[in-house]
Order: sequence, then C-alpha cells, then structure tokens
Amino acid sequence: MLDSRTRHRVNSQDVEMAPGLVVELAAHGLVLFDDVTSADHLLRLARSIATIVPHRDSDASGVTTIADVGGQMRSGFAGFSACALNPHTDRSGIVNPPALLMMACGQPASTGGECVVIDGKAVYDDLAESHPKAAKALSAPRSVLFGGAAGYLGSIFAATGDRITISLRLDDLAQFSPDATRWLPVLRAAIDRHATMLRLNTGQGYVLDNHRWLHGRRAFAGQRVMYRIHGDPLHHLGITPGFLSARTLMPGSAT
Ligand SMILES: O=C(O)CCC(=O)C(=O)O
Repeated sequence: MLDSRTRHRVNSQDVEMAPGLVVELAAHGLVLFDDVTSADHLLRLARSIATIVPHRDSDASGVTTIADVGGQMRSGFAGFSACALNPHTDRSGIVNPPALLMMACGQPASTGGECVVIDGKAVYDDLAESHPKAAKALSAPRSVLFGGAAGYLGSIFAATGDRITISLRLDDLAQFSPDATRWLPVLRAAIDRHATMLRLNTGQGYVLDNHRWLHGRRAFAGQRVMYRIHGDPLHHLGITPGFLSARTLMPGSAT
C-alpha cells in the first residue's frame, strides 16, 4: 500500500525538484507528483533524472500522448482506447525494458480512468511466503514469451545479481509455459491484494521503477489525456532498478 512517504510533491517552479524525487524513487521505486502541467514540463522532469528512451508511439522528444482515439482496437494498442489495462510492465517484449516510466495527467476522464499501481516486491514477497512453488515457477527461465514471435523469452520474476525484477503482460502478446499458466490465478490474486488506485487530476502523475512496479488503469469515459515518457535513470543518481527480497526463491534455490 502507498503511504505518505511515497508521496513526493514536485513544485513546478522548483528547478531542484529532482534530488528529493530521486531519494524517494531509489527507496520505494515510486514517486507521485503534482503541478506538472504540460507534456513539456514532464519532459523537463524526465530529462533531469533519465536518459529518454523513445517509443513506437512517442513523438521525436519521447513523449507519448495516451488518449482514446476510437476505432477498432488492435493488438498492442489497447492504451489508445477507453478500456481497462491489466497490470503490466512497459516494453516487456524486449530484453531490457526502460527502467523508468513517467506519467502525467493532461486531463482526467469524466468517469473512471484511475491509474492502478502494484509493487512487484510486495507481490513477490507475498507469493514467496504464501505460495513458494508459484514464486519459483513464475521465476523459471524461458517460461514466458513476451511480445509475440519477435519478442523476448523470459520469466515474470528474474534475478540479476542480488536484485529481482518483474516483467508482466496479461494480454494476447504473452504466452506462458504450462507450469507458469497453472500459477497465474495465484499471481493475479496477489496482484489484486497489493493494487493501489490513483485518481489523478490535471498535473498529477507518477514516476515508477518499471522493473519493480506494475501499472494499469481502469476503463473510462470522456476525453482522458495522459502523457507518458520512458527512460533509464542517469547513472550518477544511484537508482538501481528492481528490488531486493529476503525470500529469494529463484530456480535452483532451496524451498
Ligand atoms: O493510460 C494509462 O494510465 C496507462 C497507459 C499504459 O499503461 C500504456 O499505454 O501502457
């Protein structure tokens, strides 16, 4: 669950807004902000903490404007509808997804459209405690094909050194091994237990560690507009993506 420590208020006039934000981000992997009033403003914030990673759908500066564009929904383009989005990791179909996701609300929906965030560390620790077999199966190498045939064969939880990362999508662009499939209901229940809904107004948003936190949204009606930027944290800031767990249950470790 979020608490007041995870809420770092960013003052739009404050050129020094990055340091406090970085401390929160390094500690919790998630920071909420206010007063980021335009896509340009989000871009300034993003450049102060990250190297921008462009996206298929972004403009040249790396900003993607997410809104319901109508028409028929195509696979991999659900963001541009008014539908709910299941908890996911952005760019899970590549080996190294960008480590940061920055989102700001340009205009809230008339109804619905709340953002949903889930701490992958809480999900992992929960599973490791309550369903160690699930944690292990969902960490098995090559147990998920993310992103279709040209995608990436990996796992939901993966260890790099002493850090664990989460990578997930639950749409038609993820195919799970039979053993991972068996544990998906347990995973989804754990995700639900740790989900927090954020009702964002204009100028409010979040920065999250895309290797630790999952994000999604609820269905909406109206002209909702969100600005999105991906990036990798600037090296000198000392932000290490992913999380540590006292209960590592990676394949090969004792249960
Ligand atoms: O609309 C949102 O709040 C989230 C969008 C999103 O997660 C995406 O497009 O991947």
